Amino acid sequence: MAKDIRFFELNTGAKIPSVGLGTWQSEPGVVGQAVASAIKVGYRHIDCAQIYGNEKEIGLVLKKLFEDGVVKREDLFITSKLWCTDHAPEDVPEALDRTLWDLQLDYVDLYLIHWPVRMKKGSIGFKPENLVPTDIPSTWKAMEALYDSGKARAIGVSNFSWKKLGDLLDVACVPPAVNQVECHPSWQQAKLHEFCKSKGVYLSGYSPLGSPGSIWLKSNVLKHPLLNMVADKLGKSPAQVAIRWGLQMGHSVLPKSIHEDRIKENFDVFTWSIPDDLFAKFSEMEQARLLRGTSFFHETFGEYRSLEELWDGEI
Ligand code: NDP
Ligand code: 1BO
Repeated sequence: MAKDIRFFELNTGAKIPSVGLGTWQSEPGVVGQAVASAIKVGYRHIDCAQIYGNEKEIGLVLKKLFEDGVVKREDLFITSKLWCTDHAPEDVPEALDRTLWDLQLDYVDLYLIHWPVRMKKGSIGFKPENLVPTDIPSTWKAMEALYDSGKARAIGVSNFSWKKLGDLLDVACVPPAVNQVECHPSWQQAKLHEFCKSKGVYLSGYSPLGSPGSIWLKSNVLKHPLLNMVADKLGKSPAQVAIRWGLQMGHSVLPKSIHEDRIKENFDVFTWSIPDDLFAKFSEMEQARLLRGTSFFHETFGEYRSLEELWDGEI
């Protein structure tokens, strides 16, 4: 009998829906339709970010869905993220206000520091000279104020190594509820998983399909022979197996699609499971980080001099 894993619990007591729709690289003009399709199929979690440049269109669609009685605000879980240019404590509340304005919401369910990386206020793009040293404790204090105000019902981080998460936990009054990181069968994050679990921080997995649309990442996760063997055996698609693997590992997943058939397929993961013997084989898969963040370190500018420093060796 498949375990029906629809929600996981955060350290705030809130429930995070286990499958959320990703919206990175869903362009304005198509993202609205994708969000509407997903919510109609049953998704209750939408993963947004100001830097994705599509929150306005998502806001318009959410408003319409609320007005039409398709879903109630309180039944949705909306995540958004603070971009690197808004880390200064005085910029943090303004950034969330912009997101709330665009999404046409009074609060988000989860607000994340998108990267442990700071860029000059107002700077555009990923030029090395935009990078400046971080001050995560002061940014986090401003995030805590958003939590206290109720505009962010949970706060967390993204792309934090276990070392950076540990450093934050040492100074936080409100511990982060979530660390959203790359996680899929080819980058399983075993050590980070263990650390997050021991500290009560929930790990949420991005790029659960290995981001096959980001061709510069050279992803072949969905083509992996093990995933395809398991998919054939179970009569499922490789994408469904990757998503179900994430759920059985105990983390929420955020598959992105702009196509209704795939949006449906990616949500059809609750009534079946990967049997233990096949599930065990995933631990043998070769591991490689896809989203390395090469624009986020530089030998002269910013906080981190190398890939090693950005990820504290988890590469
Ligand atoms: P995913 O692993 O979700 O893969 C998305 C790609 O897979 C798209 O090209 C999509 O194409 C394709 N796809 C979707 N469903 C299927 C399917 N059933 N079969 C085959 N191909 C499929 O990658 P993302 O990198 O987008 O990650 C998901 C989400 O995680 C992001 O959208 C974002 O919300 C979040 N994220 C967060 C990051 C962070 O720094 N915090 C970093 C990266 C991602 P199509 O749309 O054409 O269907
Ligand atoms: C720079 C990549 C952001 C995706 O969340």
